Amino acid sequence: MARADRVGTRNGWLAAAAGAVAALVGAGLGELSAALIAPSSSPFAAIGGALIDAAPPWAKDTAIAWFGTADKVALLTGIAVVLLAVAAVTGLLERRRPPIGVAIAVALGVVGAVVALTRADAGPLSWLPSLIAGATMGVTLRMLVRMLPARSAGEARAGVSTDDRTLEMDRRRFLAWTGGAAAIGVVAVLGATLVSGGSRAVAAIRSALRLPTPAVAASPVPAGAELDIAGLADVITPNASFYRIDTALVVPQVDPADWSLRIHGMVENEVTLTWDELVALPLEEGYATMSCVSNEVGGTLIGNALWLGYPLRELLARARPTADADMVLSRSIDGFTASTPLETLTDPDRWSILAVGMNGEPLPLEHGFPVRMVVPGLYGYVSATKWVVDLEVTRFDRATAYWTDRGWSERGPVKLQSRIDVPRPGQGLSAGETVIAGVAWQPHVGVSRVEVQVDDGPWEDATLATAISDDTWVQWSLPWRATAGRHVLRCRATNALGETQTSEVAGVVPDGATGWHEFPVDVF
Ligand SMILES: Nc1nc2c(c(=O)[nH]1)N[C@H]1C(S)=C(S)[C@@H](COP(=O)(O)O)O[C@H]1N2
Ligand SMILES: [Mo]
Repeated sequence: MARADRVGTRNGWLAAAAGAVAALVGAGLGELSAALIAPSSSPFAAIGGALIDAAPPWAKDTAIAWFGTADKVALLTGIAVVLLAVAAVTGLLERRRPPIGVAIAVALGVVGAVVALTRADAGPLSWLPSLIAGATMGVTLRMLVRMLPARSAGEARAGVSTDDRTLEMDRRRFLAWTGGAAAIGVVAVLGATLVSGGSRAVAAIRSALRLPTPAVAASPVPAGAELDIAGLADVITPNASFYRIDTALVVPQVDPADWSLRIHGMVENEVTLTWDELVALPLEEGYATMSCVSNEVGGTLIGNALWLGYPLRELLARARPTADADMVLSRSIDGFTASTPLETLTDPDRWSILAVGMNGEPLPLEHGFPVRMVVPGLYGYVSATKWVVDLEVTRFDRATAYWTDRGWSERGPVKLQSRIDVPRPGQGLSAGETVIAGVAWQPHVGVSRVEVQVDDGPWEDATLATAISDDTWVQWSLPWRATAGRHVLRCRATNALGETQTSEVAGVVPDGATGWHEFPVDVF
């Protein structure tokens, strides 16, 4: 290879690196300024959030199927990888055809700013961090590319700056500046993480918070509710292992002092409720199982908790919905919406609540602090709005909710399901006495029976644990004398109405999966 070409190729790599480092510095300062201004204005969060909202329904399913509840980390990593690739290209372009690289950097910033402004939780300054990011990236890029040892292969060929020592000194200078810039970028990113832990402000408020003792306590958990079998899901899911599903890339930071709920729309009396007013009401405690419509047969997007809250039917009674209203559109501070049948929320026999507590603590931030909805028997996407701030009484033929607009059913009663937890799929077992155990649920209806079938044997009745209530799942178990070989296990539940879980297989779209949970195990 001719010497000039060598310099050219090497400069190509250096220019790409300059682009990547410029993007790092830009992203770092963008995130840092966002952390200082408002977490929701983070360029990454805004773009990621917009991607989530714009994504077709199958993309959400795929993301959940591939990454489970780590889908957000996967998305952010994806954005970072794409950004780095684009940044490397801007470096190459800036070297060959300045100022195209700088122009792309600034354009990226402008796009980020526009996207940030269109987010539901946008503030007046939401555009600023993205512009800072774009401008910083542009300036850094221009500076670093200008420092490239020989500005272009053409120049090297033309004999500019050609002697080896000068080239080597130029190269060192470039590497020193690029390294310095990268260090600034890393420090900015770390700073942003530290400061946005200034979301610690709300976390600290939460830790200091003492919820009132309930006016109506939950009836005690029956002695036989927890079977205590290793590998079986706890009958009460600890907050730390409770599944989390939402569209929020950055967990909304809501100070209870700033929180209020507005009930409006087709009502005779608009109601506004502050945090202090809410916790001064006679709060009630109770267990309810919540599950996600995206839960596959055998899946783990389900949990059972002790909730503390105030009945929504009481609040709606204050607002006096008009006779022709049939739906409540709940809205979170970040723009998510859910449509819940009005009759479900006003039903005297259903414990639909505005919840403030989960398993004896204030709601964890990622589970909706300070206030969310919980409606036993409905999938989360049509009922369990976290960080809820607005209830609009309306009609199903007048308004639609977040997931309904993306192809999911407008109504979402939880389907009867059962799951085998023990043994695990693919787990090796030794022959002999063992146990098959799992959980079954149809919240608000209740489970009356679970049966298990091994291979093509008879369906055998499992022993049900004592359910906490009809609003919760129930554990079950069945002794099994396992013989060597491969065996297929399956289970099915029957609800309190005498209906047996269908074997018909349906996917999660549009209103929840059906079919029996079954899988092979190997016994040695
Ligand atoms: N604000 C908000 N609330 C939301 C969602 C959301 O995306 N944003 N997702 C809903 C869905 S789909 C489910 S299954 C439940 C999950 O609640 P969890 O994360 O506390 O388990 O929250 C519901 N409430
Ligand atoms: Mo969900």
